[in-house]
Amino acid sequence: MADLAAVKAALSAQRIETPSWGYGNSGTRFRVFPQQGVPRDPFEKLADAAAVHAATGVAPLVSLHIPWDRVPDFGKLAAHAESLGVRIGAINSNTFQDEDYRIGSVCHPDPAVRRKATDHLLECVDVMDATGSRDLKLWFADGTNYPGQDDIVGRQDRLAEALSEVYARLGEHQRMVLEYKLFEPAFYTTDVPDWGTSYAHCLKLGPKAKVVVDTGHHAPGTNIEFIVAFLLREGKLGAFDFNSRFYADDDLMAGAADPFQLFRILHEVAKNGGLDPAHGVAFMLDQCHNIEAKIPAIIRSVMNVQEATAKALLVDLDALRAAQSAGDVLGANAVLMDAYNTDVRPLLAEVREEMGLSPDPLAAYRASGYADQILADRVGGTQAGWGA
Ligand code: PSV
Ligand code: MN
Ligand code: MN
Repeated sequence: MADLAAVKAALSAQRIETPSWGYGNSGTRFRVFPQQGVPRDPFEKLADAAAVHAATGVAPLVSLHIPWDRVPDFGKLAAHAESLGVRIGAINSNTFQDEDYRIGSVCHPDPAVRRKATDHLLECVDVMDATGSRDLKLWFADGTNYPGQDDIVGRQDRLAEALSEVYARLGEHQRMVLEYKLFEPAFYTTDVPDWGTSYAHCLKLGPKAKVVVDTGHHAPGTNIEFIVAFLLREGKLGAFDFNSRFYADDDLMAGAADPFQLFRILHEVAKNGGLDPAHGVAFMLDQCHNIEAKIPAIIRSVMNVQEATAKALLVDLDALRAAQSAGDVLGANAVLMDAYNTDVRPLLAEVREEMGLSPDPLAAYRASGYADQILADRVGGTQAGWGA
């Protein structure tokens, strides 16, 4: 039996980071449906994140995306976050929305474009200095669309060069986390398409470089929990970008499409020490809300991650190990399924009450009046969106 007090302690200690861009308007390439009351600047995005934290008690960190969240004074933005009871989390770079990056950023054949992209990454480290962020989160849209378009190995060399320059600029307590993605926007080759490519670069760079697993960035059928277990064993799992996908990089609410997969991932995390803050795994959300209300969708996602974590923590590891070493295939599987099939909502309600929170974060948010307040306050100005 799992120790209930320890399970509760782990649940109240877990921290889930929310993305600034999840609070803004976003859509597909077909249409963005704007919503009323959406933040108009990074300060208002932080206020929305603080509303999520107030309701859940476990979401005090907010990822920024540069330049979407560029402000003249990042120290002021960090102080604003603190005044709201939240903190700036990872700084996400953006080398995918500039004219110059048509055929690549840090892998571009032209050294001048590579210089510009690398300078942007260095600027992101400056932002980390000003905000006290630990993680520089890198995702590169770089790749090619046609066989023969560019030299695959040459592009890897250029990538390695840029990464090592940025790595050398990191402060003592700063890290670089490198995200991979199977395809999109490039359709033939992608320069960091999978965990192995990210891992190989991180290994060469050194201990401050780790891999980011975005749950929406794999081929259908990929066993993500295997990747997670492997990276944890190697001490190279830096962060998650949680979201759900039915088809490709759908960026739907975490735990919505496949809660069992999320459980399997968190089982590997919990079993292999990944919930221990000393391991340094950041639990981030990376999702966009196209048709649903944004703040409640993020609260729901936080709750879904918590539910999967709670189930993972309930796995009877002694019974599991005993069944595994006895070669009891069905018995071992039953131990996992027992935990997965437990209704953990009452347990989480208790944990929340013990943290001085409402047992029902969505009801607490609705009762707070915040949704009406932002509708009334945020008139005029331009609403922020994905890419703005
Ligand atoms: C790319 O698809 C990605 O997952 C990266 O994390 C980007 O920074 C983010 O999406 C932007 O939404
Ligand atoms: Mn991502
Ligand atoms: Mn993505």
